[in-house]
Amino acid sequence: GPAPEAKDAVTAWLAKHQPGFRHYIGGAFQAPRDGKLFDVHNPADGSVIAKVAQGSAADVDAAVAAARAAFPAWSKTSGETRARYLYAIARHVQKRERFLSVLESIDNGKPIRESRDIDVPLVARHFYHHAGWAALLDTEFSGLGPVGVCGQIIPWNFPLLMLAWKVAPALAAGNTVVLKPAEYTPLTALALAEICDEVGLPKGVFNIVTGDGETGAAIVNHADVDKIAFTGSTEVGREIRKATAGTGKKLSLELGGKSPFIVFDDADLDSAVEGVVDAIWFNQGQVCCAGSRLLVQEGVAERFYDKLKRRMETLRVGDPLDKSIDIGAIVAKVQLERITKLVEQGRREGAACFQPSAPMPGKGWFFPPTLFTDVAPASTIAQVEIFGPVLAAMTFRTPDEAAALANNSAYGLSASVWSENIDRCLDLAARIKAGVIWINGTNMFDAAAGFGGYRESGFGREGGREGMIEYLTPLKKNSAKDPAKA
Ligand code: TXE
Repeated sequence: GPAPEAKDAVTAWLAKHQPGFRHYIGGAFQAPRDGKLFDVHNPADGSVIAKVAQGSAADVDAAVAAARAAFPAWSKTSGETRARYLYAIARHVQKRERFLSVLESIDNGKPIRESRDIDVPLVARHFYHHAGWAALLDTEFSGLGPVGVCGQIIPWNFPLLMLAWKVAPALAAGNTVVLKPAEYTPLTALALAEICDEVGLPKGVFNIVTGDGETGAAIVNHADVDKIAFTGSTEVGREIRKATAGTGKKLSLELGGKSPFIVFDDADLDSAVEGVVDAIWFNQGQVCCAGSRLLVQEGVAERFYDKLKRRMETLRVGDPLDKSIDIGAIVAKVQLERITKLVEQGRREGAACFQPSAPMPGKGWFFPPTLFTDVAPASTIAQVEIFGPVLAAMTFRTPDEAAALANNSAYGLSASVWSENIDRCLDLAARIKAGVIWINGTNMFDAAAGFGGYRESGFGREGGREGMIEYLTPLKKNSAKDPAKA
């Protein structure tokens, strides 16, 4: 098997924390105040791998109080000092990269190749990058200061990476944090809490309360939280926006997507096929910016679909810890059921469905790579975020049609444009309403580039200078004259 020592280390770590993982509050692991726990599963076989604290309102109160108490001192430490902590976290993540990758793959179901080569290295990169911002804070953001206590609610598709996207800028700017990982995947966040402990991060600067949507709502509604950062479904994002309206809480939302992947007839079709594989089968398609709508220019559509189907026959679905597989497990049974239902609906709506012939693993939550062609632009599978390994393909004739189809979505997170003619790519890119546009590429992330959406994909950016701004607010110069603080 792959990385046997890391696997053993993960097994031992999980055992050490039973009968139940605790919250991380005020620099200490604390049992849930009402004693409630929930089960965390391994999606590859459905087994329970851990019991984890279910956060109550009382737990959230304690975490917010700890974050509040830590704020004055932390916000006054020099940027250089905060940079040193972020560097230390980054180094410890690198030191433990095998452990963290295996843990992430067992918890989430993603292929070990991805957690090892993408998720965990990007986590380290994100902390390194934001150490740089911490050190530069006074010169680059003069007149701005930290917001206060930040409530951060993250999803299960990139558990540790989404944590890094939120925690690194928050701490760099001098805020303190109460973070809630997703209920399906809380384990790598708890491992990161141990890292924060090891590097001596001051108590209360970073707190974790584990739990479900109710726990998340308790953070959102807490009167002493100054900012909410959320990544997840558009539905919950809408509730959070309503709940924070009129409270003065700062808010950023990174929500769903239905991003177009556009192939012109002069594209390098073989590269574009590899692009599609990455766009929709990376992380089982559970990616907010997945290229889930394929738009192909009519003249090459049949050729492109043929190439794509041949490539799909080579994709291996299986054990996430097997280094040779391409597609792992779906994070949770409900998500698998949701994907299954939407695919059935696509068939009913009359689109042609292709799935490769390879058998699926006998146990666990798996779904085959799926391609729908002849998809009607207004149909469910062309409009709804499936959040699984399912691609909906349509054709276009002219760049105008491509732009219209690309923008025919409630979302506006990302887009990918493929042509050997750069002018064609740039002309179309300018006409697409999306926060991130890749040309002859897809799913490329960098800590220095702001990531985020338009429309129902939310607002606010994560990464780079724009991402730092989300965690800063104008400094109070004279409180008596500042009506906002009076
Ligand atoms: O998301 P939720 P779910 C989309 C994707 C997926 C669908 C459902 O389409 O199929 O959402 O996934 C917390 N107040 N995305 O149900 O519920 C929850 O505990 C505060 C896209 O898992 O939005 C978790 O920590 N918090 C997406 C987080 O919100 C609440 C990633 C996300 O869960 C809450 C995930 C509430 N009322 C799903 N209710 C992306 N953009 O990447 C739940 N939560």
